[in-house]
Amino acid sequence: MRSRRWSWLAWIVWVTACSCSGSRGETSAKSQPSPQPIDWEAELRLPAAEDLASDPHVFETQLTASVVSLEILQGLPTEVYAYNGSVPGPEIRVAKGNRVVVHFTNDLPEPTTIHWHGVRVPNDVDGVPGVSQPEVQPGETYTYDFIAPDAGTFWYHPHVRSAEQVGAGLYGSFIVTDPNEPSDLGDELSLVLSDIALEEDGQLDTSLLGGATELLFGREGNVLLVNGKVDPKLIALGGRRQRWRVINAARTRYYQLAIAGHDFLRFGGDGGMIEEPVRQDTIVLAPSERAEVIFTPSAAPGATLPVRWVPYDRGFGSTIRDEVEVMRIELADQAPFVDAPLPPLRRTIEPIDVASAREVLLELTQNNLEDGTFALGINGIPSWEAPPLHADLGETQVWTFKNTIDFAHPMHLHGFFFQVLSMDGVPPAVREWKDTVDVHVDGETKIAVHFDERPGMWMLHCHILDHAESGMMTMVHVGDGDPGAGAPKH
Ligand SMILES: [Cu+2]
Repeated sequence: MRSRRWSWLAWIVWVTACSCSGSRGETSAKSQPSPQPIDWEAELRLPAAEDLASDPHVFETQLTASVVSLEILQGLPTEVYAYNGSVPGPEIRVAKGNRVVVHFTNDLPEPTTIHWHGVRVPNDVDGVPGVSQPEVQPGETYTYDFIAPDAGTFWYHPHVRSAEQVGAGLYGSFIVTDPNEPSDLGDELSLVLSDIALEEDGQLDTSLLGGATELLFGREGNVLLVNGKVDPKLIALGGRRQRWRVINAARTRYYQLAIAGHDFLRFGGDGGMIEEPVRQDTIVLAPSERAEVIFTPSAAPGATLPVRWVPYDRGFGSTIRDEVEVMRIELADQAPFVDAPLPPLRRTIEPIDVASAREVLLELTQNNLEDGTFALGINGIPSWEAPPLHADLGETQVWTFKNTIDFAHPMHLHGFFFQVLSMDGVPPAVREWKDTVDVHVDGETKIAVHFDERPGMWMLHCHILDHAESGMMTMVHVGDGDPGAGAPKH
């Protein structure tokens, strides 16, 4: 039913939008209240990390990982791992160039660390245990202190028993804003996508009944979550654009999101804005990838738009599933908003010069072991036996990931952005900075990476976390070393 208040508001919004459309672009979005209904995103709102610093250029906060009981399924408590008591953890939001200081306390019954996924941090705060820092033991604290150099949508998660700890709820969004980006891209929403494996009684399912096969497929949770909620509702004003920052924080699940009758204008990826926006029918994110999209709901007032997870072919058996509604958008019962034109969203990204790059072939492999289990690896070598790859400081390399097994692998490099040169022989439609790229079944993905700074040991691994723990992981040593000790020769 249409309330009198909504009709009145709608009229004001309509008149304001129509009469000012010529000049809206000149006004900062930050100074204007959102035309969305009050509490439009209440069910999706993430807790915000508290800034304890008085210096506006420093963001200082406290994160504690602990075991808490949350009601994920209605009426059923679930014991999860959480940062500051919530899943996802609090959203950390800083401006580009700010210093970030995170005082971390581990109240879990096991060691952990925090990795700042996609953020070009100094090597010693990268969160890789035994390499960049010792594990943070139960009861201990550790301080992460770094500058956030790039604007974009990032996230944080542990790097100890990652499949288990991320699967138990340890992940959160890390947003770096750019004061110089065009204003009024839309009302902003962070959407942290994940899933969780729950028993019927609501308890976390940590069993491994499928054994090796289950690890090879990767453990997907049976309950899909957006910002920690099952099928949350967004109440949105038709015609008013929204700017979504979408993060795939699931340990295995690929996301393909679709909304009937709608498309998305993707303008950002792993490493901030892409060269120019691309219209897409769906948002596809392999584990750990991010997308920034403009979405404008267009349907009758009061209508509901389901946001569906659509199976994505990532290998054997992955598409034999039903679609799942992950959230729903209920259109406000008021006349549609007439939005100002979208400002241009372009960024110049120079291609990495690969003229004298060293070529490195990285085959993604599976070794079947005598006891019926398997080891995944890179070039046939599982992580526990792998010598590090090597890059000289200042060197550019072209990596070819060649998939030799029946599942796709989203390969993630710590510490450096790269550019995709081709996937299965096809160059990407637009240039962008990435830290994770999918390698299709029987596929070949070529990337260029320039190791320009921050020498040290950096990790390279599949972000299907069960695959990483099964051996598809290695280190890249960046810096001056034995000039003969390059990447493995083929
Ligand atoms: Cu993999």
